[in-house]
Amino acid sequence: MLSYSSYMLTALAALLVTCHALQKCPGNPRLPGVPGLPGRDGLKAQSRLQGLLESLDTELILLNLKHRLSRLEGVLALNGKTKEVGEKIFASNGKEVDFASALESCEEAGGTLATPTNEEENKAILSIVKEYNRYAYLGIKEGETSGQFEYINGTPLNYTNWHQYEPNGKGTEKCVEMYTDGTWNDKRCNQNRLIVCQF
Ligand code: MMA
Ligand code: CA
Repeated sequence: MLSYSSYMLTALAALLVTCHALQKCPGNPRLPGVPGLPGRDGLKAQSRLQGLLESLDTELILLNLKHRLSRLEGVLALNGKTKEVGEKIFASNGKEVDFASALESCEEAGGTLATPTNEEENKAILSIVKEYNRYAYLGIKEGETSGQFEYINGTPLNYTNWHQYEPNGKGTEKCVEMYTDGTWNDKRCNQNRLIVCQF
């Protein structure tokens, strides 16, 4: 019985691999009965087998996705298109637009504006700023209180890298740009600045 199910498992695994490779899997594959085990035992064996096949199916899908993702990451990392720091990935399309449009572009792509929360992340964003030699808007805005800057999700800053004498806008410069030395300046939001997103 055991050798029969393992044979069946192997055969069906091969079938699943094939149907995944061809992307032609049936929505709900029906298993053949288990001969020699009629009635309740047969049904039990069949549902256990079904369970095994479903977890195998999930594993195969995950394996395939991981493979595709690592290939995509390879493509993007080539020529320094992306900068990875911990869980974050920073990227730019080289375009320069105002703050609202930059944020919109990042969100449309499934991310948000690059927001440095430590020196390492600041350096990664700086490397993109240097690559294009253009100042970039950061995902930081002035809050209700003038001179009080916060992340665009409204939480307080836990890391800053202000340029000497910045921020100095006193409510008139509600956005923040990164200079080509990595320091920050509060700036009006209507300038054209490099789009750098984080994902
Ligand atoms: C500009 C503007 C400000 C910045 C100062 C620094 C004159 O204003 O970019 O945001 O603080 O330069 O000199
Ligand atoms: Ca300023």
